[in-house]
Amino acid sequence: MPVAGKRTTLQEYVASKWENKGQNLGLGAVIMAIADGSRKVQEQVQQASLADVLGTTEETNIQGEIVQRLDEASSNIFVEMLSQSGHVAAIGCEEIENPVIVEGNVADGFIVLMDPLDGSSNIDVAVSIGSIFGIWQKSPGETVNDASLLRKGNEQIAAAYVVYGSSTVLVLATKDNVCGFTLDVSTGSYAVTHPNITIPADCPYYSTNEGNSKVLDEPTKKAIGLLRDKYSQRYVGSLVADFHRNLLKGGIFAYPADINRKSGRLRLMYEANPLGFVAEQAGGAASTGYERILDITPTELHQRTPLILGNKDVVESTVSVISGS
Ligand code: P6P
Repeated sequence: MPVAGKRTTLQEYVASKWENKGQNLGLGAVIMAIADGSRKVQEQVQQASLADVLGTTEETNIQGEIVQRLDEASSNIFVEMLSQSGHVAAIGCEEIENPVIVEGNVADGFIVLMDPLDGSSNIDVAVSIGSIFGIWQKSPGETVNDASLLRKGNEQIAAAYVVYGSSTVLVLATKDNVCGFTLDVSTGSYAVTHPNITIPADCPYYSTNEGNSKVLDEPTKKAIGLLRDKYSQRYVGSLVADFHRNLLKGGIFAYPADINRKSGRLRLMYEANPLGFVAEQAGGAASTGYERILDITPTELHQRTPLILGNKDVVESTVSVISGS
């Protein structure tokens, strides 16, 4: 049990939430695997140029993007930690074209979809980046295959992200709580620092790439203009960093469809679904501009989506202008 005056650790939080009640024993192990992997990634991110881990692999991934060396390293770290947890049946990853089906019959298997390192363009310039995870549970007796990973976002049982910034913060969302943990690098342990996160009713910020304004359709251009008139712009160019600030301070993130990207830029399964789950559990909302993100029936592991994410009232008003509803 936590000691009075001492911060609750992630391990204690997980134990008090699940293990002591015999529920979702495996889910705790999955969360701890994510935490253990994030510590290894954080060490490399912090070392960066000193550890000669920057730059590109000169390969392109399924997204057609140049793979940063830290992208590949992070993907390998999380695949290893999740596979070794003993409770993950399959992994979908932005950096890996096909699903990783974990060997052996993982009884209460969880399915994890992840962006192991989001914000790659910021790695070499020491700007915050992050890791994103959506967690689904396979059906009892289900033999997982590629199709097992194409689950609606509203079937997630948990989601998490890690932001590697001025501090390293892991945010975990479950059906009844959103909780933030900060990494104590001296001990390697995460401790509760943001219990019971709810997105503030006030919305001071909007986050969008204003450089795209010239390629928006008229309704979307009008919607972004209304945000510009009312709020201050904050845009890091790392989805996790922009979302984390808006989650704690209030705000809306918008990467809408445009004439060059009719399906949007961001990925449904391992960016929009997990962060949409976090947002909704914190009282916020996530939409494509036309429909709720978590209601989308996926057709491809790496499919993209427009994303309007954050303060519920502002998302809804923005969506009504974009969709004309
Ligand atoms: P743009 C980073 O590459 C990323 O996938 C997200 O983290 C971020 O929100 C977005 O792309 C930035 O895209 O077109 O503004 O550079």
